[in-house]
Amino acid sequence: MDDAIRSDRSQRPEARHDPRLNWWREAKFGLFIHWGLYAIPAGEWKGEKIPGIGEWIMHRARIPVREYEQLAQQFNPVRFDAAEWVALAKKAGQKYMVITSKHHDGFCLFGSKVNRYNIVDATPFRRDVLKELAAECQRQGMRLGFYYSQTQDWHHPNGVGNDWDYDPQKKDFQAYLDDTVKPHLRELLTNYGPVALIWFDTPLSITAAQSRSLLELCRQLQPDCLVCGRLGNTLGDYASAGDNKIPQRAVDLDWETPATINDTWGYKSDDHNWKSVPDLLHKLVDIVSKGGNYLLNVGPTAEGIIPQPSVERLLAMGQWLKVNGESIYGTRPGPIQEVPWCRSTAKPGKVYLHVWDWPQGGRIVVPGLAGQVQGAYLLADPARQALRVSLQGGDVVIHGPAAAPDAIDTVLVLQSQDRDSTHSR
Ligand code: FHN
Repeated sequence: MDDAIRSDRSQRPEARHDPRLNWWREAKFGLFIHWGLYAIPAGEWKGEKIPGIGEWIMHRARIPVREYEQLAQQFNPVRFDAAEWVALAKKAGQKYMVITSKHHDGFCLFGSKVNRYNIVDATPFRRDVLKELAAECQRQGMRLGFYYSQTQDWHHPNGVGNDWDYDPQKKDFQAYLDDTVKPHLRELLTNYGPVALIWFDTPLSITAAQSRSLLELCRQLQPDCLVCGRLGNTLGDYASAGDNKIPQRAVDLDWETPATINDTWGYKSDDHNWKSVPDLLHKLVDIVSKGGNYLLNVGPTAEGIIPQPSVERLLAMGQWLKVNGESIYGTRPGPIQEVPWCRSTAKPGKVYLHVWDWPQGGRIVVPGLAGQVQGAYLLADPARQALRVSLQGGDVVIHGPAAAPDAIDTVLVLQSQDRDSTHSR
């Protein structure tokens, strides 16, 4: 197992060939949304900048429940527009969206009968944003999943994590699972149409029996709904890599890297450390070349706006995918691995060589594919003009244009008649 994927957050072995995951295996790229009350303080509490990720402000500043929950009265994201968010994900080339239905602060972004600490009952906004997103995802053909913090809940006396309001010795975690988590899951998997997946997080001390009971409940309510590896105890439908972690080499599992565009997940007004478009695209390609999915996060503001730097980056990624998507969606890891200047993905009969550092003169020496490449062209070339292919010992040489056609990642399609030679798993 690669260090990037902890074994307890890995995939349940029976899920590896489960066809319920087929859409997810094809999808490769998703949008993560961390949104909640923490977008109001946006990293600052009582005039003090609180270090760390924005959605952890309650914990980092040890804000008492009675104070933090007052934020709900100010939560009025009048500029929230479900249609816009879904359209953005579509333009970015993302095939699924995952939004925080309840993060560790315990606030629910959906109307709930379980407790009143939710967007419908506790805020002036009173709109169920998950309902609006679910309807819009249906309309625009986007899969929607819900993040749900099953172990940490700093608002609930029996949830894990808040030791400044509640005595950890007196907590009854099983009661919390029974009276809060399971009824919430019941609501999420009953009131919002088909749910693509439940993205559990930070399993911590949850036992195998408790994780299993959540898995079974999800299965019973929506058999097709996937469950992420952070359910804990190696029971997820797919493995979850650590935050922003990319394995060193291809991993023979269904796995996903959740990642930030800047440093925080939930909105933080002073986090301007935006990753560049080339960096984000290389991360996407790197992950896909190793068999994973990339779940890239945005943190909307308290008004309901996705920060413009995130929007610009997502749109630029979508532009690249519009031309090069064939080399990403539905692919598997290609045969050329662990070569620093390129990555490879594959489909039957085709290897997609992603060239990051274009050699001077355009002479691309592909290690070790002699005898397996019948032709080559640039994926971005609509005419599919054949490039000259020659041999150099056991390597194949592709004679491309002198200068890189795409400064970020030029994709060469290497055609092979042997459909199986391109399969690396
Ligand atoms: O503690 C959370 C964190 O706030 C964020 O939600 C990330 C996303 O993967 N998950 C946890 C830390 O791993």
